Amino acid sequence: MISETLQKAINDQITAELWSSNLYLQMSFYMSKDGWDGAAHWLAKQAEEEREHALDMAAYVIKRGGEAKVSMIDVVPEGWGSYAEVFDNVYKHECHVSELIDKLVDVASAERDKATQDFLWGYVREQVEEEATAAGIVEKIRKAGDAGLFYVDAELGKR
Ligand code: OFO
Repeated sequence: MISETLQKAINDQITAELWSSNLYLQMSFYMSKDGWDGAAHWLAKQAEEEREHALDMAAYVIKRGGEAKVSMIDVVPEGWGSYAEVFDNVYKHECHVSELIDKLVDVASAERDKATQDFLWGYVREQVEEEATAAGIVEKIRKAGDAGLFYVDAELGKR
């Protein structure tokens, strides 16, 4: 059985994952309006992935005899600036989520819940990948310059 403290901490993360999902969806709409279909597609996929994380965490809480809960999801920002700025913000956001997951591991560790620590380590590793992917896109955009953006966008559309 999962402790109340840990249950609350994971439920907070479920809300954070859903916020992330909305954030990426908003970015997707923003890019779509500008005709950047590849980026819009990539961001919509990312939004789906964040929602899956929320569902996966909820399933875990329930499996451990707890209660999964969605709290109020704050409104996400709008208006992201340039193509590069959108993906700079994706990278920054993923770094922020990595910090949240690290803190969650600390809670599981303080609660001496080994199974939950093990479950969360999967997310710690996944965040390494997500940060690296976002950093890679930021770098490609930088190297591409304005003329190469169509190439980057085509690549992102293949996700
Ligand atoms: Fe939920 O994985 Fe990144 O943010």
